[in-house]
Amino acid sequence: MGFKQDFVWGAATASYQIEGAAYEGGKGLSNWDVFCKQPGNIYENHNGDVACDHYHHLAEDVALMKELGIKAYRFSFSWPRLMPQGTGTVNPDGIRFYQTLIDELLQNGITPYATLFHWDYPYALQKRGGWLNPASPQWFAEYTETIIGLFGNKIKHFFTFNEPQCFIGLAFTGREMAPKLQVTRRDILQMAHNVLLAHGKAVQLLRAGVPGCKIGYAPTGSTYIPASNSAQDIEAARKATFTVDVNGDWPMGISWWSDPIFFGEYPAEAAQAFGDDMPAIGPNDMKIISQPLDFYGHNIYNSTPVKMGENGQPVVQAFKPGHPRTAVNWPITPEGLYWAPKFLHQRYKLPVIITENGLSCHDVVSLDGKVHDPNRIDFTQRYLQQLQRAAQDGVEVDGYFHWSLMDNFEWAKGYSERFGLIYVDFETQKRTPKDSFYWYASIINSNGSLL
Ligand code: GBH
Repeated sequence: MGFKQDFVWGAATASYQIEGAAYEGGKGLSNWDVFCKQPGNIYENHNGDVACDHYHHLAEDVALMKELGIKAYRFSFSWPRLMPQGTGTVNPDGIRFYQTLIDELLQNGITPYATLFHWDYPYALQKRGGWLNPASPQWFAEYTETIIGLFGNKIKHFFTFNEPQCFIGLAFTGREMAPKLQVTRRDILQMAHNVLLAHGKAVQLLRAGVPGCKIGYAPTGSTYIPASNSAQDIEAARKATFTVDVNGDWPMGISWWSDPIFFGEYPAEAAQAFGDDMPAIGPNDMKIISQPLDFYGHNIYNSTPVKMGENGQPVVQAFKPGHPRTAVNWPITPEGLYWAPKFLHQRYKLPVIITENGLSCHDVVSLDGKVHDPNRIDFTQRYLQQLQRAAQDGVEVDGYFHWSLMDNFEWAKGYSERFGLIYVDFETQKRTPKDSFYWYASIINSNGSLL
């Protein structure tokens, strides 16, 4: 018994990371366009102006997806490409671009899984205060309605947000993400509340506007694995996964975001500890935020081992010297793809979709013209085996999206990290499927039985 028959094998990308055409086709400015132009923000001052030039290589890229054999493609809409000012006017060239993409996907038998927002925020709205503006949930609602009106007849699977942990949690604690501002805890809590409201409103609109559609969101958040198989260590890992670290990196955690969405309330102890910094919560807010979803999405790359301490609190365990790491130095922890889905499924009681998982390798085109990436194959095999083990243990796992379909603009790390199954030469835009591409194709084709 492995993955279910209709398991969704996919690959993922995001608009700013692949599209390019940043100043073409009527697109408005995004916060990332602006952020990349400020020296020092991005590795060697790279930017997403051209990226993979997917805007002009769309048919070729979908043909590669078809060759890969993915059943589903997770991509994101660029809000400023569709609505250059964030609200109001809709850009005809943007509409055409996504219409063509969606049609190509459907013609090739690939189901579109659309993320409404993967970080490229309209700069026009950022200037108006962005997520701190009380109107920001309504702006997002208008954007969602626009998407429903344009594409709701063809897309049936949606994610609202990608990783609020990053576009709020990292971005507003002064770390690596646009607009990289350091604001007060009070402001972060207010922005988080507005993002959650925006999410809830979008879900309400999608339910009404796209009958029968399936909706989730794609958070990340630190996940933990037990250092041994003892019941105590397993409990420690679960506890660490869902504890709100009020004096630490709580915006990077899971529960502050997911508990309101799935339980309709903020984690009580933490809310109390935040005291006067808590935002005002309107009478209907929690109801709006906690609209039922169809699956629990999670982007997972690595996890942290913990043991249960004497005092009943989880204690983080250091990795042994020489513990395997990816090119970007993240530890390789395949068991995370067993424990995280298990814990998430137990807590939130929904089928789990791995909305992102993958790694960067410092790939090269070899003399034989191929890209040999045994590390990516090994990593993915190990992680998928663990996901399969979770499925065998009764965790409802609906799908897996590899990050990423192709090498792309890796945010603050520019083009220095390659996460793709397809190698992209950023000078010539030549695409070369890596060895892992053919390996993943065989795994998909066997529905995981070759793992
Ligand atoms: C995702 O975010 C994004 O959705 C995607 O756009 C991006 O390209 C992709 O991942 C690859 O980066 O401190 O060493 O333990 C990733 C979120 C949060 C994952 C921080 C790694 C910590 C690594 N990341 N996390 S470490």
